[in-house]
Amino acid sequence: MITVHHLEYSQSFRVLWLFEELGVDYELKLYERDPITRLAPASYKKVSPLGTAPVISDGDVVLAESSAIMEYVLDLHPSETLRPEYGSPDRARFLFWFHASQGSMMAVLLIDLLLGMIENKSPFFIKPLLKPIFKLTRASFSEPRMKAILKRAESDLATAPFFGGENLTIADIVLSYPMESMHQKGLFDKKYPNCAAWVERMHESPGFKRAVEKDGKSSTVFTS
Ligand SMILES: N[C@@H](CCC(=O)N[C@@H](CS)C(=O)NCC(=O)O)C(=O)O
Repeated sequence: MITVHHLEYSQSFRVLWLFEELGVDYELKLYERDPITRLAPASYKKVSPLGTAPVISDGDVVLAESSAIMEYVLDLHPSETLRPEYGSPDRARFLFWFHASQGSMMAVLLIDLLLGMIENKSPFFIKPLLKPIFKLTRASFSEPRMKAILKRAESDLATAPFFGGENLTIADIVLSYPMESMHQKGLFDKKYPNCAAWVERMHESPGFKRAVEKDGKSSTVFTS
């Protein structure tokens, strides 16, 4: 049986959701973040080859990286509809969003997070120097990229209810983390009502609700 090593308030919530959506047996091990550093605890780093969440173990196989885990798990359940099959009309759209999540959205969010961390941690006399530089970096790099991807998300969600088209897929599950983060940052405002509605729809999905129950936390994303 596969063991899901779930770190609280982290991207591994998505793997929990995947298993709840599939309705197959799995073992769940919960880990709390270090109270001071808010990083994964030593016990998690022992299991995870990169020291990051999520990670699963399946006999001798220990696998990290959210998207790799999702593909691996679905390979074991080929009859599932959570990934449109080759040649289906939704396939290209699904592939775009499944990879845009980790390849573009998470990358831009991470840059933003990093700039915020540097700003917060720098000595008070450096902050006035950094502020305008980081503002310019955000305005010229991260903000236009976020806006471009949200614009595309908004128009795609106007044509079908899910990122992968007509059905819930692992593209929706993997996107839940960056979409929820952007929503919490207030980036959807009034310009992206389809994106905001998608987040609400995901919260209402029975698999998501079951995963929230197992997780037992107030948020599915890292907020502190
Ligand atoms: N691309 C990786 C990112 C993994 C990642 O950065 N996870 C964060 C949690 S959201 C983590 O492990 N943070 C704790 C730490 O670095 O100690 C994936 O999708 O699996």
